[in-house]
Amino acid sequence: MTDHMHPDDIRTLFSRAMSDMYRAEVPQYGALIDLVRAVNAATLEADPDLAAQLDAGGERARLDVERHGAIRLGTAEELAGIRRMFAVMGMYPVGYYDLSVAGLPVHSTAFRPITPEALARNPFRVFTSLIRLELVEDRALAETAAAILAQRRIFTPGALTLIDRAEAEGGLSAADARRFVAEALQTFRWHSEATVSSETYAALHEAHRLIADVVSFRGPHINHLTPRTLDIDAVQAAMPRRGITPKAVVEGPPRRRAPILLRQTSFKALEETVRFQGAAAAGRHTARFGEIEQRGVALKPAGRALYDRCLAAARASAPVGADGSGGAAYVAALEARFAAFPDDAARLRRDGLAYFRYRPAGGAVPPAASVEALIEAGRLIADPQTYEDFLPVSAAGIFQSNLGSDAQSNYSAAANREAFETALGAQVTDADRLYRAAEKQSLRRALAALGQDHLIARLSDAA
Ligand code: OOG
Ligand code: NI
Repeated sequence: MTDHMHPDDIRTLFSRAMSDMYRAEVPQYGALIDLVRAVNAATLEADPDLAAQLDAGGERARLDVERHGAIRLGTAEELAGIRRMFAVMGMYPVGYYDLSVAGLPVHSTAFRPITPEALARNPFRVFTSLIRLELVEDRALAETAAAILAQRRIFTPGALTLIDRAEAEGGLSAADARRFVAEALQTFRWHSEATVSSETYAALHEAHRLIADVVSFRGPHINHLTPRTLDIDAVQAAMPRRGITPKAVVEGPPRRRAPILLRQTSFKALEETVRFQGAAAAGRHTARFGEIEQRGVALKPAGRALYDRCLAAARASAPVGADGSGGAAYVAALEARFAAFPDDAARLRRDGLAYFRYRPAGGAVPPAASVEALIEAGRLIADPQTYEDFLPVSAAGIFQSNLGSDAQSNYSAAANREAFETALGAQVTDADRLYRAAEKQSLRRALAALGQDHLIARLSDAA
């Protein structure tokens, strides 16, 4: 027995603290949370089947606290330190995202809980990017940036002590956990005082706005905190009435009866007043923005390949301009291309396109001929597994929009997962492995509860 606070509970304390801090820093965030709550309540009331499905998957309870945030880091040491910090809260790096395809000098992972139980308790995730100075053409400027970054310390001494303690002792006491959350929060705070002169800022900004955002400040300010909505189109439509202007098009798949993967939309960054070193007058910087998302079922590799093909075809046939022009044609093209994608849960499952989670309806029954027979008889229920990750093309669109353009850009890829993992000091977990394991484990358990050991024996290890 230990008297450690559970990492899931530390994560809940931390995500609540982040949300409170962001609400105080960015007033529009509070307005968005209220809007999403209202839309979610109306959606659940109008759709009892969806409500039942979310209840069954343990997702209804988590919905009100569900958020993802994003940060951008400057160095390998920072990334390794963030990995250790998030591990204290039960968040681990999942997936590698190459954003160079969109001309962005970053690559990323998502820190998130990885077991179904931990996800059900609080799925807080942080999309975490590392700047890639090797992609900056101006080598002298890249060196200046590296030298500036080498000077900063993004973790408080108190946070570092408590991370060491959590690693050495396998956890933190409740009192230490509360102190840890308060110390960790400091890393993500907004600093209106820049660490560079306005000349240096201008040069960094010229190289890339992202570089200026990462290099010019004391730490990796949280740049958005995204609530999950059950109806993104309803929220997008209601945003202007609350004084919020969303980007031109929703990223990801089109609206579907059986939602897949992830749909996201964001609204423009705030313009903040900053004080540059040695400057008498106040300067300006845009870093932070708002975003909402709707999550659908996670896709198996075959489903994901089909998604990627449909999306690429739509993007190629109907490009969106920097000012958002062509948005309506793009949505029409997207819907046309995705007509090829099955749009009901039963077919997504039978065609092997999406991941599900199984549960028994009632107790043991006589031996059945197959898993399908049990499903048809209503004894075994398959619920869609929510996609818990991100999409590189969508993420690039969110970055671009926040950097001031709705244009869709396609550059040549320069992925370097190995360099990212070296910086991280660990390998990123493959998301597919997690969904596959959750599906398999739930099916075994459900079949055992139904007394179908002969069917368990038939499940292949690869399934
Ligand atoms: C991250 C942008 C990507 C998402 O949800 O895909 C993103 C950033 O701007 O730092 O937020
Ligand atoms: Ni985001």
